[in-house]
Amino acid sequence: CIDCLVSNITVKQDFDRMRYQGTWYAVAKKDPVGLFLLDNIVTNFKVEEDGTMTATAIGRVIILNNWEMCANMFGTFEDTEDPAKFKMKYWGAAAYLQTGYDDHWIIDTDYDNYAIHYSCRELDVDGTCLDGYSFIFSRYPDGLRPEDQRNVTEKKQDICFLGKYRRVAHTGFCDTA
Ligand code: FEN
Repeated sequence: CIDCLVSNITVKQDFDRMRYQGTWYAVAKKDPVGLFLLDNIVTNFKVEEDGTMTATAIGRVIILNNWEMCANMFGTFEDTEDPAKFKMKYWGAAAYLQTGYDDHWIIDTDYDNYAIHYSCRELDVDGTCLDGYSFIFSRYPDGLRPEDQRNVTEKKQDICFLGKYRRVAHTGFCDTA
């Protein structure tokens, strides 16, 4: 996508939600404007008996008075015409956590090692993304395999977020929730 138009961004062909199930560790993220998860972000995707995709996510947040917490978040996914594009309703286990309704696109994945997620929250007048977020997920908490890094970098560029990512630390802070 050389023009950065959100409508020109391509997603994973024939996305298979069954193979996407299980644990994914966030290894990098591009933040949206406003409240979000800080680090130690681990997510678990599941396909329910009726075929609906759901997910949980945990991550460190700092609430008022600089209090460190692990936020437990839940998401349910609504299908669209594209099998790799979903609408995600999300909410937190605690009332102080923000709820929302975001796009949730799977840009690319090999199901066994890496996944690139994209969500544009706000389109600019020119059709580019004004506010969005993205996660690079790995099946391993230590990061991506070297052989996947080139492809992931390419995809970051395709979604026009190259250079906007931060590494997501995994310190064990949210491991016993
Ligand atoms: C995703 C995939 C798996 C399921 C879900 C995902 C998205 C999670 C989101 C989390 C948002 C967190 C917020 C935190 C918050 C894509 C990983 C669900 C979108 C909004 C604070 C911080 C400080 C405070 C109050 C609240 O509300 N944090 O005082």
